[in-house]
Amino acid sequence: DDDVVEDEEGVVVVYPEYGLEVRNPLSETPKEIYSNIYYYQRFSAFRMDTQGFFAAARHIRDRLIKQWNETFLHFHKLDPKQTYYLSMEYVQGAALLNALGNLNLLPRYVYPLLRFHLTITNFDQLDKYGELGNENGGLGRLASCFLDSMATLNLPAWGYGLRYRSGLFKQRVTEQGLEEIGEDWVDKFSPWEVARHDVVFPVRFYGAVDGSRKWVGGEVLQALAYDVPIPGYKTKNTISLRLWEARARAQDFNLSQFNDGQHESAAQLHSRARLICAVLCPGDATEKGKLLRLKQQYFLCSASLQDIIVRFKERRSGKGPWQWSEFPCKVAVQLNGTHPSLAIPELMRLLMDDEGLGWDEAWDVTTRTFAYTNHNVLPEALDKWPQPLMSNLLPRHMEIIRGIDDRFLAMINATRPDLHHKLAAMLILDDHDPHNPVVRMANLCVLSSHTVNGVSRMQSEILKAELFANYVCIWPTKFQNKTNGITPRRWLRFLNPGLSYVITKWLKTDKWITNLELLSGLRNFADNADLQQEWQFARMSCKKRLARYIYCETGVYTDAYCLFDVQVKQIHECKRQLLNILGVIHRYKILKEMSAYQRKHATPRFVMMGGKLCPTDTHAKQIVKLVNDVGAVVNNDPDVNGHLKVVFVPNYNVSLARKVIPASELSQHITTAGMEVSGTSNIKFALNGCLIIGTYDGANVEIREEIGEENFFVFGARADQVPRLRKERENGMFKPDPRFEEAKQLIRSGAFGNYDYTPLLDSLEGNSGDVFLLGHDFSTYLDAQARVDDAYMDPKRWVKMSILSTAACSNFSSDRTVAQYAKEIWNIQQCRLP
Ligand code: F58
Repeated sequence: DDDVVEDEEGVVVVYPEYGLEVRNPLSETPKEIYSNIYYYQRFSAFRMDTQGFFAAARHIRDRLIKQWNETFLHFHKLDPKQTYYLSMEYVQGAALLNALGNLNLLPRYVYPLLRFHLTITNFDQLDKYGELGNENGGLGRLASCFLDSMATLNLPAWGYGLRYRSGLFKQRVTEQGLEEIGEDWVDKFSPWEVARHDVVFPVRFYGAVDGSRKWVGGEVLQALAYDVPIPGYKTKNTISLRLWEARARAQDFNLSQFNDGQHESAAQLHSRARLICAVLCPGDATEKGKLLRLKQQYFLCSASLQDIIVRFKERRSGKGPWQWSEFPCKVAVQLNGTHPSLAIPELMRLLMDDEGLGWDEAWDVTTRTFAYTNHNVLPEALDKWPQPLMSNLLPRHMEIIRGIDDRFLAMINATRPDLHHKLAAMLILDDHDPHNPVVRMANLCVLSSHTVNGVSRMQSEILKAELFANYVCIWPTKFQNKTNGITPRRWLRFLNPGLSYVITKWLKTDKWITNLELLSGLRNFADNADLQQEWQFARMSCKKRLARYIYCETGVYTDAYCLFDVQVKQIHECKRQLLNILGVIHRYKILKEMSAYQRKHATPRFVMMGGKLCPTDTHAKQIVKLVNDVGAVVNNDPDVNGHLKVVFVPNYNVSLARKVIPASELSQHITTAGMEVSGTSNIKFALNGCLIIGTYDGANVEIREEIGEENFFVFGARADQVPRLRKERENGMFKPDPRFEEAKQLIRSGAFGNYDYTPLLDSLEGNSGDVFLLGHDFSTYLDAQARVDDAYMDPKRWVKMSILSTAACSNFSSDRTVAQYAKEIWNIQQCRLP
């Protein structure tokens, strides 16, 4: 059974001891019958795949629920300290494959489904539930990797989030550029969630604080829990992701108004409640948008904290007298970024106003409970709420935040007068602009958490040296680093079964799936011709599959022997997709200038880009349009046919990642140094044997150290040079590379259509332009690309580098990261179901 791995198109791949062999059980079915069934599934109303998916999912769900109840009861009985991970986003991705894989049941489902001509990987389109993240930042997917590791490591830990009805959106490439279409995923029945009508908490907004400091009045909504089971790998432990949905209470429906014909106003509160979980990341450019986001954040925090307190009390009951000071010995709360930071004043409020604790006691409990992870070093990107908005929506919390600030100020005045001049920047409330006083949520997190961590070594150093430098001298031990990791289950074992099989075969164990450090053993065989051949074989089949997919989606045909050069991530100025496409334009120009003979010896490339973007980001939209326009010219130019292809693939998400990552050979992580705190997709690509072209930024730095500088195509300015380079530019001292100017000129000349790219190109001009330093980094970028071309021309060298890339990822498992959090921040121990 263990030799069965499933490939995308219903092909079962069997790898016998002596090498690789591909068998296709479906080939026994006469071709016409197979194509009839295929036709039937695709175009008929009789949706075999839907029925197959729900049958399989419900079946596995029953098993999950059993394990999940057992895990819950086990935790309840042993009452270990438990971690609660608060995140506004999760990007769970397809759950069926993950559940079957984690429970080691894949073969038992693969064959029966094949009898109905169904494959689990083809269920991706149906298994949509739980892409609750925006796929813009990696913060949401990181949270999902952490849940997988928490379950796998048998840690007593849970996740809390919101049950959004819509994710970001679907994309459609149009003549004009890119169009977004809404996507609704929870309105359809999902097999992965259980509505918990027995778990409901009130959440208040607005109102006022009365004479006895109680929060009264306003409107009260209800938070209803939906539980999603999260299975661990080869363990019975199944933990929970609890998602909250906002509802109005039945009594808030005004029946008499309704019967008077005032239908909308009768159900006003119900409509407002519906808005809270309507979409993830609602636009916050308007006051209304800001208000909605603040409501979302508070809703998550309030419901989760109330739930945590109930559980804490339940587990204490019947065990004799207890103290609130024990709370942090039983509860750790991790804040995933600043979004859930209102949990801090909420816990203070619940402890003081509902449980009757004094300030000092409540503050002691709170500061021993929370830890905060920072995912962004740019001060302008950190959450700041207008004070009037916060005072209006959450008056009691505003009082508590002021109380925290006042006490911090008094403490500094009493103990650290030397820091007095820095105080204004350290306080939570920022009043320096009388027209826009704000609440700085990152400062709230730092003041109130026992630990603050960055997610890569470089970022954690920047946090200590810059963003939070003022606090370091007060709390030198508060700041830690926890380099990000990814789950090897989803991102290698289930994503790339072919390569996984080769790895297991050569390491003679599959223990690397839970102990990624073993991957470093591949270094011993990196020169072995047999391994190299199997490695290439496994990767080539993924390339062919992606080429087929690209052809079906975009109509662009690419040869699988080209170098697959990929940049898939959020489309944003700071990720520098524009640098990539300018590089492509340069390549196109050079290819055009070459003789046919010279071209034959150039490295053929297939350049692919994809990613979501903020619908209001016009700069990003122009970049996508440019990629499509360049593609339209290049892909139809017979001179470069077979040498260069360029495509933008819409709707990049976790399931598309499954096709893209195993097939990529070069992945671009080319942010201006200091902009990407870590990046996790760089790790995903490297783990699958893809090489990286990248800057000295985030996790790139650590990957490069592991893989060796000769196997990592690094270029560009270093983070500490960036401010000086920007200054030089402002002073007119920047001399652009002529190749950079040529590439821009080609666009301006209309070589790629008549669309007016002036705003995009002008952003790179002038003394105050090009803040992301594309001009500066362009020449070293081209040098690095030339090194890539050379390396690819030597297939043996390339495949060795690819093997070393996988081997170098031994330290980047989220199991390692989560184990470090457990030991060094949460202080929790394993609690395995017998
Ligand atoms: C991402 N941040 C980082 N959201 O950009 C990425 O480098 C890192 O790998 C990942 O977190 C996981 O640590 C992210 O997803 C943000 O940075 C938010 C942007 C809006 C303000 C609050 C932070």
